[in-house]
Amino acid sequence: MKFFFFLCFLVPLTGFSQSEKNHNPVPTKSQLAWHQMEFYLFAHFGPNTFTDKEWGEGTEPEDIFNPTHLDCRQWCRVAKAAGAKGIIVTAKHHDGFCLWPSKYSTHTVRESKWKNGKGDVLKELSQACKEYGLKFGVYISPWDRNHPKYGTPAYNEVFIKMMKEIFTRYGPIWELWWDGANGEGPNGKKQVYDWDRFKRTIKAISPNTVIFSDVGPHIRWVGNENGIAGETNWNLLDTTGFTPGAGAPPADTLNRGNVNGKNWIPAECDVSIRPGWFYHKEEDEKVKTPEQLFQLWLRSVGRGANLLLNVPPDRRGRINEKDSAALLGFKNLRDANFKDNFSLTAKKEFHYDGIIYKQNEFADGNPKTFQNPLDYSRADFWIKFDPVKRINCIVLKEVIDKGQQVKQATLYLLKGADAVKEIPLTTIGHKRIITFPAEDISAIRFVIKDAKGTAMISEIETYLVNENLIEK
Ligand code: FUL
Repeated sequence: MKFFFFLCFLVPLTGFSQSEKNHNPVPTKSQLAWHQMEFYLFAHFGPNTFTDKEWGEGTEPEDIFNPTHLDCRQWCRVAKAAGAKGIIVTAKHHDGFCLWPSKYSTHTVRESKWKNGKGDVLKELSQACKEYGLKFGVYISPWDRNHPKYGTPAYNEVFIKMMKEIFTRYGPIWELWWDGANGEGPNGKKQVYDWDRFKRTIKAISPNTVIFSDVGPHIRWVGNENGIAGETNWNLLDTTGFTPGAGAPPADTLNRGNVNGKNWIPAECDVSIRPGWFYHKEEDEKVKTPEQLFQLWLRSVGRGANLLLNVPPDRRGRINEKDSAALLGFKNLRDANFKDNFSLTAKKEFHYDGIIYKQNEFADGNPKTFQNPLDYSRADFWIKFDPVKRINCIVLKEVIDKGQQVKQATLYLLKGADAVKEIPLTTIGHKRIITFPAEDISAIRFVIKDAKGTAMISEIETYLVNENLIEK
């Protein structure tokens, strides 16, 4: 009897992964660390900031670039205050202008009057990020409308040299962002990018950098520029036969991933706080509101993706007051609405084959501890409230170190013996936020209906967020 009880007790706790049978990719250490980042800023900055264009021609005189009060420490202060974990800057956009004095171009900050040609945005920003404890990332556009070698095999060499220069001078680089755009250069030709060589170069010089492109190798584009991930969002993607840019899989596939994808390549949602990517004064009144940013959070981070929010510095070289106000408002909304996780003080029960275990690792506020039922069809997770609680938001978390497992699940909301609401869902991943019109309930029963292997549920959090913030 004792032995039987011992077994029953152990079984639900020691599920071995069925993914050993079905191949299920797992994230690397760098990718796992990336998932923890959740939210960081994008900074589109360059000649376009001063010409009011979105795509420069590459023929703009270098003197156009002339920020009056560049202050990268201010960018970092704003990012920090907003709860963002890093900044990715457009080291080189499609116009080819380099925000650092590159040896491999004559279209750089060095050729401008700014700081008498002695300025270096990458230097200032990389140092400021270190000072403020933020991760530093670079966007480097392979498409270059200025470089005389673009459109010839020699340009691939130039691109590689530029990357090496950036990594050596300003590293460590946490994320490298490759834009897939492939337009014509000054000689009217398009470049044939040597993606394999580009990848090998970075792997050799900076193996911990996570590389973003439409198809990874480490992080994928989410398939739109609205900041919205699929409600079903697999961190997996099949990439055979695909390339970044025009050769990428359909947007829908990028948006949801592939359930049985061969590679761990999670989605990143890039979106701008303004209509454009670069700063334009006439968009000062079109900055997204804190409430809109909160909605984006729900649809990106709340669907297991990361949010890369573009906040373009203005012509002074500072994050504009309108944008910083919106960012701080957004931070306050997150803090205020996710402050009180009712699950922490509720009664938790884990049921396996109808036997009740008073285990609470699935709702103890510690994302490292979890419940991993060997056979999900025999397990129920319960959170009980006495007296009833009014809630409209549930946050689910899966430990993904050993792969993403949950395919389908249901949340049952109960009041006494009555079922108040049944909420079906698909994937969970790093984080899944579910919102619904508020209900007074006495219990939540969470059941996994289908999984690829042994799911590790680390948190089921419950909140009452401001009604005006959630989808009706
Ligand atoms: C796109 C670019 O063409 C836009 O200008 C912007 O940089 C966006 C993030 O990526 O591909």
